[in-house]
Amino acid sequence: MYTTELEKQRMASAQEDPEKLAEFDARVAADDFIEPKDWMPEAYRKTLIRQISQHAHSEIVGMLPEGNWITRAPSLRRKAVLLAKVQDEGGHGLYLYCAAETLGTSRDEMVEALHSGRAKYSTIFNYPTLTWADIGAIGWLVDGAAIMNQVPLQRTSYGPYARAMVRICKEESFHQRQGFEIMMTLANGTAEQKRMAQDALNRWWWPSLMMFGPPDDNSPNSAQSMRWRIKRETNDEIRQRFVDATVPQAEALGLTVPDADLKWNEAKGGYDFGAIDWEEFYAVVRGEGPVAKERMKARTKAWEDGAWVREAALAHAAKRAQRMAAE
Ligand code: BYC
Repeated sequence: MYTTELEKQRMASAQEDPEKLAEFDARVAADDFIEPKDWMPEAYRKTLIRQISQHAHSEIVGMLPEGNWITRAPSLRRKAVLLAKVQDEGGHGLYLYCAAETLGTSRDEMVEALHSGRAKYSTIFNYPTLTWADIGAIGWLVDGAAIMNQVPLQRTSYGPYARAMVRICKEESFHQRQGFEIMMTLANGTAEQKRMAQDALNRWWWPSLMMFGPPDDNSPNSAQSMRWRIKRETNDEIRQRFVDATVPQAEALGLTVPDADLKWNEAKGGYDFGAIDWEEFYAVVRGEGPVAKERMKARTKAWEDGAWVREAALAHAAKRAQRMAAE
């Protein structure tokens, strides 16, 4: 799989104008941002559309597990904060769809790819949110993992994606802190509340480690994406950084990371951790996650229910354009 993907990209590059390709490679090597009107190899454009649109879909589908708890938040303050967070995620999805559109795809094409199951979105959003503690665990672990992945993307080689990431990262760090604060309140609460926090950590820990993607030796896109500086660090490097940052946070909460093999490794200056269940990861990627069908049903319904709003907005824009032209 790895070789085939690389081979395909090499063949696509071989068909590009060698002079333009050399100039492009030199700009990437010099850490220049590539902008929408600049020449770029077709395979670079396609890789970016794939990654940015998947990222946008993840934000939009990612609104569902937390949206599920807005009406059941335990206080007005928690409800207001959660509403704002879910709204931020909608905003992130929109910036990212706009960034992908600058590469020549359309919102309709991307949405169709999501609804038909052709486009991927993060595996993490195919798991259910069973208790309020899951909202804490998502903020702490899922947004925490997202930040680890997205901080290097602020220096990704495509300008519109890098700039979207700057704002998104600022908002994600607020999200991570609100999740940690929920966990801290529960972990310092009654025995039952602490049990809920531990149960949420038990269920979200391993899926969070899977968010970073397959291990480097089985990641078909990594090598080329690193060369193009779309990805600035590999899946395993970022996963390791997440574990190293998060384990002491779990200790501070008085919670136990559900991994019997977790152990500080002095020589590497990081934690060794247990084997990730990659069979589960690939099953979820194939669309077999616990609530995958429910997620797509909710997205398709929202898209269909919103058709009249899109039509009205387009009709209004057309009318305005006509009026302006007449004036
Ligand atoms: N889930 O060659 P690889 C958020 C796919 S949302 C599903 O390593 P790549 C938030 C991968 O696409 C933040 N699929 O790929 C929102 C590829 O398949 P294709 C989401 C995955 O692209 C609401 C295949 O496996 N963040 O923050 O080099 C509430 C082989 O992988 C996953 C982003 O999207 C996965 N976890 O690296 C709370 C970050 N992992 O496409 C929070 C942007 C891998 O070849 N994306 N696959 O058919 C990236 O950084 C990279 O795309 C990845 C994967 C590191 C995820």
